[in-house]
Amino acid sequence: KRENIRSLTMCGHVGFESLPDQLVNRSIQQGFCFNILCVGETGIGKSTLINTLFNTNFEEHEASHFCPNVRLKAQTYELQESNVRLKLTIVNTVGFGDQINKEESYLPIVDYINAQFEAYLQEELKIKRSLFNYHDSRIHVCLYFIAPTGHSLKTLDLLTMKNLDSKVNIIPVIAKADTISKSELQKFKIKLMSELVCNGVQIYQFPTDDDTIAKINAAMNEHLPFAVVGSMDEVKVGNKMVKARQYPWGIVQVENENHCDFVKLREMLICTNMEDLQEQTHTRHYELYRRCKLEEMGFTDVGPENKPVSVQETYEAKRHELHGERQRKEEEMKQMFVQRVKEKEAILKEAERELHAKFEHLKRIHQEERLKLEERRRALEEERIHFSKRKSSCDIFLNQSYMASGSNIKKDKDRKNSNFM
Ligand SMILES: Nc1nc2c(ncn2[C@@H]2O[C@H](COP(=O)(O)OP(=O)(O)O)[C@@H](O)[C@H]2O)c(=O)[nH]1
Ligand SMILES: [Mg+2]
Repeated sequence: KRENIRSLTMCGHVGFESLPDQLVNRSIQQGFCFNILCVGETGIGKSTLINTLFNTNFEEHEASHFCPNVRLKAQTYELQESNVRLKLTIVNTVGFGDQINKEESYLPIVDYINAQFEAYLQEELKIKRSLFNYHDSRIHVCLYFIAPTGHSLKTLDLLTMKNLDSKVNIIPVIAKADTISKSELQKFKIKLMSELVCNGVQIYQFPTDDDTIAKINAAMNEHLPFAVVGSMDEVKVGNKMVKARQYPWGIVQVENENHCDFVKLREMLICTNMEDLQEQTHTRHYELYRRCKLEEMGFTDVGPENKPVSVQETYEAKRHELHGERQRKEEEMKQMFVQRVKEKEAILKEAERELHAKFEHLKRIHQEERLKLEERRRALEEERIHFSKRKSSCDIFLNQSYMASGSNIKKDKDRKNSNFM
């Protein structure tokens, strides 16, 4: 399968050229793979922040507020800094927060993350696996964009983060932090952190076990959630062009640490902890997915009485179980078939009986009709005979009377003739 990867050039320094320091074990030639998921409402500043982070225009169309549901859109880019190549995948939530009912908005995100784990697991389970040049699409970090309301987290934020925290490293950020005052921002950060703790949402903590970065990471953990500002506009400040947002009352400089935490985020995400994010993804989140998935499939490390179970044994047991189940199903099917045949037979018999009864009925009617006709025929015949008899006696009578009247006429004629002579 050919991948759709766009090569882009960055406009300035980003910091991933330090990656070989972080990822000493991997080949530089191979390039590094990093996958970021941006979760946040439409228009909260996701695309702008990603563009600013990587100093690139990832040419993206502005999303509308009228999507019927949440959809995830992924695009992979190839970036290069010095001689280090980075295969970067940006996954964006399209339509997040735009529906009236947001109860299930987190589901497509969970599904997407799981699908990437599943793809990796399938590769891992292949006989001829090639994890070395496999394009790992597992999400290494989720930037969760919180609206700069100064109030609290929304139900949607809590619900989503709660459902994602065992699957992905979440770094919450306060978006458009230039729209909240300095004192309000401090209170807001404290409020957000306490709400996350109260609701048991586990966000990603920069690791403090490696001495070289423990101090900076510990300090950065104190700044969470980072308050960020994004902008690709360049404004002249002093004699330097800097990324900034210009307002009638002043200028917000994206990379000025007095103005926002953008630099902290970029340092932590791209320069200091990219490797840890990848490692946590593999050892914690993927491991959990893999374990649940294999258990679901019936695999187990120990059987009853804590005895170790080999894959072979699990396979045999599963095969046996499936065989039994198949036999049971076959028997069930057979029974059902016999039952159906019986039912059909009964229906056919009933139909035959009805047909027979109908035939008998018709036969009887026909018989009766025939008898009636016979009767009528006989009556007519009698009538005819009677009539014939009467006719012949009538004829005889007529003949006799005709003959009698004939001899009288002759006598009269003879008498008249004798008178003339
Ligand atoms: N005030 C302020 N506006 C921002 C910031 N980042 C982005 N915007 C503006 O917010 C609007 C939406 O930004 P966009 O990045 O497209 O949001 P997306 O829908 O989350 O990707 C645009 O007009 C941006 O210029 C920020 O940090 N502060
Ligand atoms: Mg966008």
